[in-house]
Amino acid sequence: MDDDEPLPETSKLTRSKQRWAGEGKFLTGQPARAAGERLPPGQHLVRDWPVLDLGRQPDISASRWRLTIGGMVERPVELDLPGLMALRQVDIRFDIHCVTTWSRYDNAWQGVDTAALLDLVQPRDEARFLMLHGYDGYTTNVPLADFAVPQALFAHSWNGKPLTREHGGPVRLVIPHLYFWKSAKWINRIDFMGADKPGYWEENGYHRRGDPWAEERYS
Ligand SMILES: Nc1nc2c(c(=O)[nH]1)N[C@H]1C(S)=C(S)[C@@H](COP(=O)(O)O)O[C@H]1N2
Ligand SMILES: [Mo]
Repeated sequence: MDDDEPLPETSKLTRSKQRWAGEGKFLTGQPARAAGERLPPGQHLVRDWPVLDLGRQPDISASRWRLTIGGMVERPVELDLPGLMALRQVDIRFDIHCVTTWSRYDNAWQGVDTAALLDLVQPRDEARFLMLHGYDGYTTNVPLADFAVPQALFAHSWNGKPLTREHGGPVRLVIPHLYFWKSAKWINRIDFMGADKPGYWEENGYHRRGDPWAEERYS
């Protein structure tokens, strides 16, 4: 794109996107990661996929699922599953790292990247953090810059099959570069905020951010 010819209608949004991307890059600079390393410090590899939650697995049918996005955004939205499926679909593969020390390689997720949702809701300039809410009452906080990374997505499928209830179906958020507790299952509501606020595990001693390569486990 030619720098001298900004698109008038999108220039503000484009600038904001560049800002999010810039912050994301800054925050995810992977300081502790040596070249070629795949398993973060203190982690061990598993082949199965453990289920971790608060012990309540809400039974949300595809027709009942809704995602409400509000707070510091220009255009609050409520999405249903057909609405999510109508957005551009992506396929993203990454390794899961859980703070309880298991890691699982090569998970392929299908869904909608967070950039598409940011385009829809248009965060205000003051928005810096998000609170993610699950149908089970779970909450977790995440910086906007981490939410906005190109690899983060709202996943409805895993390895080509609809996401099962135990793993957060019909739709969960997945944020690949942070410990897995940030990846809210049964995602139901997102609030954009100006200041950071702890979610469920953060309130109970987990780190505010959770970068596995920096071992940001507890605070
Ligand atoms: N809604 C919701 N999301 C959640 C949780 C939860 O209890 N409720 N637990 C988190 C934790 S601590 C982990 S490790 C992962 C586990 O996801 P999994 O069960 O698919 O492995 O989900 C995260 N997302
Ligand atoms: Mo976890």
